[in-house]
Amino acid sequence: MSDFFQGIAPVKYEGPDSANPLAFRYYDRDRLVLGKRMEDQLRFAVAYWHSFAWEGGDPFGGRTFLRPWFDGGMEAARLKAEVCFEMLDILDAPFFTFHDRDVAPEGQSLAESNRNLREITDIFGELMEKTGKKLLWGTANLFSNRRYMSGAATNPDPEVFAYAAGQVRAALDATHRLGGANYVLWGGREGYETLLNTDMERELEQLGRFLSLVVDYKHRVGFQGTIMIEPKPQEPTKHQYDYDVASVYGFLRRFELEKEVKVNIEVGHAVLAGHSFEHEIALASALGIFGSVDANRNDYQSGWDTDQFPNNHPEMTLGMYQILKAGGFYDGGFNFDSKLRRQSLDPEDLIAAHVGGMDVCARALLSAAALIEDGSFDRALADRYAGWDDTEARNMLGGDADLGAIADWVETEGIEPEPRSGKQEMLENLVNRFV
Ligand code: XUL
Ligand code: CO
Repeated sequence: MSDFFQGIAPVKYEGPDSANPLAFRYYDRDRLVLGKRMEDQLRFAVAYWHSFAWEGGDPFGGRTFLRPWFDGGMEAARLKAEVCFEMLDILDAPFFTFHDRDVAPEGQSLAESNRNLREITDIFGELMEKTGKKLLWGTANLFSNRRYMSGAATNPDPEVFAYAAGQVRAALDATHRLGGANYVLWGGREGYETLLNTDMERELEQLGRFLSLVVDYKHRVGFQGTIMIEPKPQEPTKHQYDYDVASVYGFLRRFELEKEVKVNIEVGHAVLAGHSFEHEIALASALGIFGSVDANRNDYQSGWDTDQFPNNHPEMTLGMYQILKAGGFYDGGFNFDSKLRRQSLDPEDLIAAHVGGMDVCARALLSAAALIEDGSFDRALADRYAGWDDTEARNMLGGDADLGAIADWVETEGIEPEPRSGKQEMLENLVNRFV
């Protein structure tokens, strides 16, 4: 094992009164919440790219982090893998996630890149066997290399489409080989900057075809995990095709993939789309496509994707409530798609960031579970829609009533609807009793 986190002991649960900055105050993995162990409710994953591949750059300056695995080839990649597992062990986090290019360097050709990926996959296999850690999902980076500047599946050049297919096949093979619970596609460059050079109709067809090919391949090789799309409205392109959950659903329906593909909802992406995190979860759940979560938080003033570690417990509680109402995670989990600020140089910062994020999610889980157990929300909702239990009302939705019959009912009965309070403030106050 590597010793990057020199001297940092495995993080333990010490309870809400602990002042130890590297202890869990809420995350108590074996504690039962709504009948399930916390670890199984939350299914935490560490994201390889932010924690081990990102160098701390911003548009005005490059690398701030000095990591011993930067600048090396395969040897460095092997060290990086060991450091990742060292961190999983310290955090007691059960899962990790990766892009192909996070874990192994890009070679001179796709064949060489894929060989590199396979070598690291073997190392992951051994480390997973030894430690019991698991893969929440794998993915392919189809956005960093300049070949993808005009898109991957949506590129005007068919050779780029083919190259992307080659990368996805290898990344899906690696995910399958490691028993990954899911495979994610984030359409990083699937969008456009200007219609002056873009045939949108054609690009959408290409994207649908690409996704169908991925789903076919999954079935052919017998991958049991869930394929997920991660919506994001803009950044890097101005108009991303996977804008939000609603647009992804329409896209899936169009290509008859709504039973095959789910969504990985990222908190910061929801915010960029002008939605709340909980809205995106509730909608995905209502449409039957809720899959997993990328946990982070955005800075509300900045207007771009800041990928900060979650630290807002009341906000996370509302998201967690919707996750629990959706039945919790099946294949999905909480992936920390979150990065340090570029001044947070120390290995300890990486641990503290995850400890804080895990604790906020755990605390939100406890609050959301308490809200559910209290039952007031369910009762308020049931009461608000109770009118629909009446025979005439039910008939309007599913019976043989047509528009004319409904209209006649209003006139013959002299129906005059009586507006009722939506009780928003009362309900908001109720939430605050539990956070
Ligand atoms: C980008 C983003 C990605 C995906 C995986 O905003 O969230 O890291 O999660 O490609
Ligand atoms: Co993400």
